[in-house]
Amino acid sequence: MFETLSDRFESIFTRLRGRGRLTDADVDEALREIRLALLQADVNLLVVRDIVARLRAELVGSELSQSLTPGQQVVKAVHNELVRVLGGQALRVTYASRPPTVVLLAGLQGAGKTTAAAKVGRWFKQQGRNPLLVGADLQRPAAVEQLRVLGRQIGVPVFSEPADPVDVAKKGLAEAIRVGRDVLIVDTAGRLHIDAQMMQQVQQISATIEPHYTFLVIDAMTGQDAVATAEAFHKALSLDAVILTKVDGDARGGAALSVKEVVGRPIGFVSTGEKVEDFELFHPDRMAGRILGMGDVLTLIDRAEQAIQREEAEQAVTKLAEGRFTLDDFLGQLQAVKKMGPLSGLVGMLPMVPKEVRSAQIDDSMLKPVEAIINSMTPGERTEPAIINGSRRARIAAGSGTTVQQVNDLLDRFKQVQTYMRQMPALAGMARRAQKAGKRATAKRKKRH
Ligand SMILES: Nc1nc2c(ncn2[C@@H]2O[C@H](COP(=O)(O)OP(=O)(O)O)[C@@H](O)[C@H]2O)c(=O)[nH]1
Ligand SMILES: [Mg+2]
Repeated sequence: MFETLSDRFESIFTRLRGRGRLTDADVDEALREIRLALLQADVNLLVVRDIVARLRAELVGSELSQSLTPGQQVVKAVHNELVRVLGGQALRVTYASRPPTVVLLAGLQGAGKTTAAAKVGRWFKQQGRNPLLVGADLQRPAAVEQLRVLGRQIGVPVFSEPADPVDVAKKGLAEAIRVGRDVLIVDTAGRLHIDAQMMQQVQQISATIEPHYTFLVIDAMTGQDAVATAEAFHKALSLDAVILTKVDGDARGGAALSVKEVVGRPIGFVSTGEKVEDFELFHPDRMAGRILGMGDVLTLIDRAEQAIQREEAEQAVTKLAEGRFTLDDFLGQLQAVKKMGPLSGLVGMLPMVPKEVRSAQIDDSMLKPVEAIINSMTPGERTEPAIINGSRRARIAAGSGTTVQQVNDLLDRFKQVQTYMRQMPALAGMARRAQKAGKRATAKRKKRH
């Protein structure tokens, strides 16, 4: 997702990078290009206007910070704007004091509701909860069977019976209480288009089970239509968040960047593929970093935990946030990543991997030059890349069987990331929180053993 926008931003920022200072004309030109890039990504026109106006207010005529280059100043401003339009913070799910916490899913037919019901169920299960799925889509007989199959895959029971959907939802709630399941997830029927009968049915279900969370499932590939759908559903149901599906098939990201501003409700989760594990809580700051090609280190760390030691991962992210991340650490991460299996998807999250590699079909062999380059450096060079002058570069290239250009690219990227990380106090805060949460989890794990 967001490949279109990432590419455009990358070329805009590359042009700014060399400048010593930014004139108002430079800013104007960059803003014009940013505007075009956003429009090309199918972002809502009003949202584009708002983003550009805010960037202009921040960048034109302002005293630029001494510590940032003009290019970095623009990247930082754009990053902040993206985080804002993507919703600011990740959804924080709180649980009902009297279980079950009731979650209602709504959306058009084919948006991915039934799949999302199972994915949400799996997510709650990973949070240590015991969900119950309810199949209240009784329009097609196959819908309940689809949910049952998914339920078996994720090890979550499914309740349904051939009756009126409102009754099924109500009985599902009673069943959850009876058997002590603490999260209830209700899948409902959708139509191809908004229609009064469908809305009425889902409103009745909502009035009957009084959900704590109402999530609308929308298909990212339908762009601004998805946003219009969300507006209509929000009027009828009062949504809490959106689940954006099929982002794997959406290169533009227009719906993602518009929905919060237009509808006033954030994206809670994104679905990134057909498999039940292709699903994650949506983190605006991480996504903004990904769009800007800065990588998504925190998501990577989240996933890496499963493959490498938690402590190791935490140390890396803390060092990264504090600007103490060295090429040695990077090499360690790279080797850990290789242990994690299929690389595509993961590699896009690594800040230092060149764009050509990120967008291509990935296999291990593509990371080899990077690994070889770092391996050919002395320990001193790895901790203090600034000492790597021309002759050292030539030696490293020869030693690793790469070109000086490849060595330069890697060092440039590394430097950019380090600078960027130092300028992101929010990231440092996140890293500290991640570390604290990790310590708690580790302590808990130790207690269990
Ligand atoms: N590629 C991709 N396919 C998805 C995703 N989510 C759902 N699908 C597919 O979209 C189709 C419709 O999904 P379904 O859950 O039945 O939609 P519903 O009608 O809203 O319940 C199915 O073929 C799913 O496998 C996703 O994130 N990525
Ligand atoms: Mg369905």
